[in-house]
Amino acid sequence: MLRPRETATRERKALDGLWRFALDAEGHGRPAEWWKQELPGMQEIPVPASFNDLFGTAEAHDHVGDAWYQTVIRIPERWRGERIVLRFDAATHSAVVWVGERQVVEHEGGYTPFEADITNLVEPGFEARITAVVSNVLTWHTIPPGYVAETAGGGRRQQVFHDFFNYAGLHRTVWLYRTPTSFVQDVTVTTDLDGSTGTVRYEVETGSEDVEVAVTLRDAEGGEVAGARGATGELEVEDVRPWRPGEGYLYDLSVELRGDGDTLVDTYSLPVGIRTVRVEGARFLINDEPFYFRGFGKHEDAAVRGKAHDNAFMVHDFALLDWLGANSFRTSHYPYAEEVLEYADRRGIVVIDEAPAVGINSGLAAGAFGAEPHTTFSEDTINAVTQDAHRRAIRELVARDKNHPCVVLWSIANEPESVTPEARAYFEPLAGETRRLDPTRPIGFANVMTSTPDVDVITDLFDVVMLNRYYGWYVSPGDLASAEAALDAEISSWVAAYDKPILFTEYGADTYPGVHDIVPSPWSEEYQAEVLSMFHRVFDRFDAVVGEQIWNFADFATAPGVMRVDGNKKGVFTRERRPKSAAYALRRRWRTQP
Ligand code: GCB
Repeated sequence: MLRPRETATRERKALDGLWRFALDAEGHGRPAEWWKQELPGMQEIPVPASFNDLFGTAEAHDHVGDAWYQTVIRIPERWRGERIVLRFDAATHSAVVWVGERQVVEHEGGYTPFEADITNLVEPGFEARITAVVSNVLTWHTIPPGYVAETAGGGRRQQVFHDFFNYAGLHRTVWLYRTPTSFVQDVTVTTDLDGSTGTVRYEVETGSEDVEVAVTLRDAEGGEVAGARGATGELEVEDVRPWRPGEGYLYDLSVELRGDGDTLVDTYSLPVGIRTVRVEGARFLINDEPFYFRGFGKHEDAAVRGKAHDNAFMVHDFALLDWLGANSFRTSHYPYAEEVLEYADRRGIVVIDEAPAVGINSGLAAGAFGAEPHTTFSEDTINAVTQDAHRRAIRELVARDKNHPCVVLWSIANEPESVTPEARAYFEPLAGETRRLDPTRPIGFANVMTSTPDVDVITDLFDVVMLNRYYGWYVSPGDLASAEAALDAEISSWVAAYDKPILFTEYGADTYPGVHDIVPSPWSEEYQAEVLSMFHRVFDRFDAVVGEQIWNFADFATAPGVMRVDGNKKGVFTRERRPKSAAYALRRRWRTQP
């Protein structure tokens, strides 16, 4: 799915700003058809933002159910005769949208875009009212899953199986854009390298017979390096400058639709990084060179705005990654805003792109996050309907992010139950589907600490062993000697079981900033640094370990619970992005690695 861009034939308008807003926990709006009038109340809300922390009320913070958004737009007169599209980059977790009195689109899944062609519903030069109802409810059939519990106090509470706050709302930009009526619908590129020659294979979807496709590849200075005609084809690039970690070199693929007499009908331009990714035995290769991941699992999370995309935080976070010598991150536990992937493309930062399938593990959550105990896979819990939603989430992830050179690995779930025959039946088709959708990238899932190789039944379906491990924290807290022995033994057992790269996608320790200790004990800054350095000592003993991504880049908000002090404090930075002591230790390690 193409991101809206300005080109010679296209225009876009961000509809960000203050919208009318109404919380509707009782669910009055849908039967009363609120889209037909101005929303009740006088509340306004910034878009993008999560609604939870804006108003300083428990009502908004703990809201379960519908939230209504409304704005009035004006369609430029000059868009007459063009195709007009309304696009939401994200609505968490599901939405229905109306233009005037007509429903135009419905979408489930909180982290991928959706759009509607509204050409026939709006009049250029005039205003149109847009209304969206966004629900934050998670069920056994959504990705991520959850359920709504009635509380003893008479309220409703959203129970989730994951460890971050259930922020909701319009988290990313809403666009109004126009294209010609014959237009570039989709572009897919894959790339290859052979010595100093690069290959860019492309496929353009147009949905129109009367146009011819012409593509031109230009280097970063604008010089033409290759071109071709036809909806699919292959471009050769001599003396190629590959995209590589640390050097986000991008070509520009300009796709043009040509009509009668070679007139320009539509043009779209796509940044292209030429690189290869491959797993060979226990090595992870980018451009046929072994790559070692240094970085973090992150979150889209900040004070006040919650999960809304924020360019200031993005630029700052990448600057901090650079300061540390990190080269990668995982979009734990959902697809991040497209701006982030585009920026990673340009900065040469490597990304593990994760589907929002976190918490396919109700047993784990029962222990950690206070949910009732449930069997993960059953008719009444995670079932074939959930699996369908999961499949759609993977499809939308790949459709959105397939062209980003920064994305080198799809993670299709975080810490699922992976030890029963039901888990295998659930994941086998999903792994197959991910490979079918994108045969060019390796796939993985983040394995939970109880799924050791003797009990796990799904790792053979994947290319990389991704481990989330908490030795020294949930296991042997305060006893790093035992933690070290157990970690070493576990890695040895994975090495014995599989000839696959092992990537640590989580390890760390909660750390309250400002707590110091001569004898490092849990929660102190010294202890966090010691836990990380223990892990690193062990990693360095194994060739099969191809990376270290610490949990977490920064402290983040969670649901309340006795395991959490004002959220999860495993950040190497605080939520405000101030460094804890571990940041300096990491910088010493990572800045001296090749
Ligand atoms: C995990 C989860 C992550 C949690 C983390 C923790 O294994 O993948 O979402 O936040 O542990 O801190 O407990």
